[in-house]
Amino acid sequence: MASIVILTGAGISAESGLGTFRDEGGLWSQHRIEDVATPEGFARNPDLVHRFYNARRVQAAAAQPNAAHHALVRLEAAYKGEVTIVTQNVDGLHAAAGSQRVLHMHGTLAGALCGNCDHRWAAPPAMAPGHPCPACAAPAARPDVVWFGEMLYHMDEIWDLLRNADVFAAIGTSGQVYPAAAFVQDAARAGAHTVEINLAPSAVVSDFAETRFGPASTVVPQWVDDMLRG
Ligand code: BV8
Repeated sequence: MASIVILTGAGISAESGLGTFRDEGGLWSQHRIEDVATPEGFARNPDLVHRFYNARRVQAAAAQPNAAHHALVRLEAAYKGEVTIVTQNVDGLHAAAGSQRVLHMHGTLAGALCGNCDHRWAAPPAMAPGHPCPACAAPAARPDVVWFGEMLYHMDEIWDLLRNADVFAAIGTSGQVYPAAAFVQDAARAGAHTVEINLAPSAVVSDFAETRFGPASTVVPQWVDDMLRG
């Protein structure tokens, strides 16, 4: 059975009003990565990190999926083979649009994690330093997202998907964060056709066999139409 693996990044959610990281005025221009997306940064200033994620959690909860998210739902429903989304995004918009097979390799804003006992639960809209874990009561609650230097989620399943993919598409990612940026090489080595769909060429554009440039809400529906036309 044919299979499509789709890696998405912040660019697919840009037209839903959610900021990207590395574009002009993006999230990383407002905060240093080291201060808000590393365990060391959280240990140093948990209040800053909770406020950074609280703001994004509220913003993501109010955002709506756009035509690109909806097109991927259509592809999953109508494609003759298996379609899996591997997303770097933590905004939850793929699930909100109705995608069923979504792997959140960097975690989700909707999740909370206990730094003491690894218990996971649905995050409240806002968390603050010392927020107690509902399981062990330790004041160690944090956002259930993967920070730099931390292990990714679902990697065994992802490597397996890449080894068996017939098509690998990367949508809205700058190709600067690993291991996600190297997925195209793994898929190509396994014989997959690779396509980059982005507003501008990513750092790994030369690894792709095909490129389609433009805003995701325009280009992704067109790509899905082509994939379904077979
Ligand atoms: C790990 C947290 C190991 C959640 C994030 C040197 C070389 C290689 C690797 C490394 C290195 N030094 C360190 C590393 C490893 C490091 C890394 O890759 N660093 C980089 C910076 C060099 N990686 C890690 O640490 C990873 N962990 O390796 O662990 C390990 C092994 C064993 C045991 C323990 C540990 C962890 C990486 C995850 C970090 N967490 N986020 C959150 O806050 O969101 S990463 C962060 O960047 C986000 O998750 C985001 O998703 C991700 C990638 O960014 P993009 O999604 O690509 O967004 P960006 O803004 O960059 O680009 C947007 C794109 O969209 C642009 O191309 C733009 O053109 C396009 N666009 C804009 N508008 C539109 C559009 N496209 C279409 N339509 C539009 N309208």
